Amino acid sequence: MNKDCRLMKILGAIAVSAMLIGCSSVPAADESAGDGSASGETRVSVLEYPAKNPDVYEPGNGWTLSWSDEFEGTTLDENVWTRQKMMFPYNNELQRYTAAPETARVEDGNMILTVERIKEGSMRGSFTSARVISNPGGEDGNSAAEGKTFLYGKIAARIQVPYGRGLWPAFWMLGDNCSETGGDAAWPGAGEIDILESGSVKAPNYGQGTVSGALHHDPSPGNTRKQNLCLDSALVTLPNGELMGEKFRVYEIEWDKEKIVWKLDGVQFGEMSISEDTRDEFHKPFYVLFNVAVGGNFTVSPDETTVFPQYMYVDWIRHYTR
Ligand SMILES: [Ca+2]
Ligand SMILES: [Ca+2]
Repeated sequence: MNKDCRLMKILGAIAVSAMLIGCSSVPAADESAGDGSASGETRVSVLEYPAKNPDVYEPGNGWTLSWSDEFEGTTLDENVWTRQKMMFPYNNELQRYTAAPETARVEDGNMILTVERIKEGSMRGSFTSARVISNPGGEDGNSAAEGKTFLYGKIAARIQVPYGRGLWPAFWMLGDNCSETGGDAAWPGAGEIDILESGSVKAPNYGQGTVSGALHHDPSPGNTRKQNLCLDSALVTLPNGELMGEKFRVYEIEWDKEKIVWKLDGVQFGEMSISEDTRDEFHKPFYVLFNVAVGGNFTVSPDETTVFPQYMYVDWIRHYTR
């Protein structure tokens, strides 16, 4: 999420892949239907937030819940979560993370990240969004908070991602010793685990039906050279032009000393070994991040088809161990 290597080659396993064909498979109400669109371009009007699909998630045999935030109540648990302010984001992204409470709020059982367009004209800086992290460090953190870190196990979140050209939602992790939040390791020497990223410019329909997972780390001895090696580990595109944002889905990793496995709604779509000596980053505690970027190097810029505001709903995040 932090840097540009998403433009490198995709190595991931592909469980399901389908090119988009026209708009007939998009289930949302389609105001442009009947225009005889022959371009093959997918047209979507407005998806429903929150989606109504029931939660049927099961963690699988042997997994025991060790921690969760179900986002009940009316406020974000500020002992765990920090809304990170970031006025100059990475990757040529267009949004600003303002840390305003309304950009990440808890309501009706969900944490809701909101992306708004606040002005017309030049897109840079014209959007506000949220970046919510479970590390209280960093210049905008609350050092009195405990935060929450994870080492191994299953980390899962039930999320309805935003949709539209130019949206880049992410659910990911950084090593707790990352300098961005006050640690001693410059990125990516603390490691990065991307559980969910959607919106890739490389994927059909601006990645709206695609999710990818990756690792970043420093392969140099002692992590001294600040090299960024991106391990593209997981990639899946939904069939029939389906959009990730049409409903809540569970995005998760299963992480042990040998490997990390990526799953979407319980179905594995990627795996990467972490037992190599150079992958030492992935055997220490990590904190979690949820954010929605707009534009930037991973995706495309929004255009007149992109609806604002956009939302990322997080029903829950859970950590299971076994
Ligand atoms: Ca390393
Ligand atoms: Ca919930």
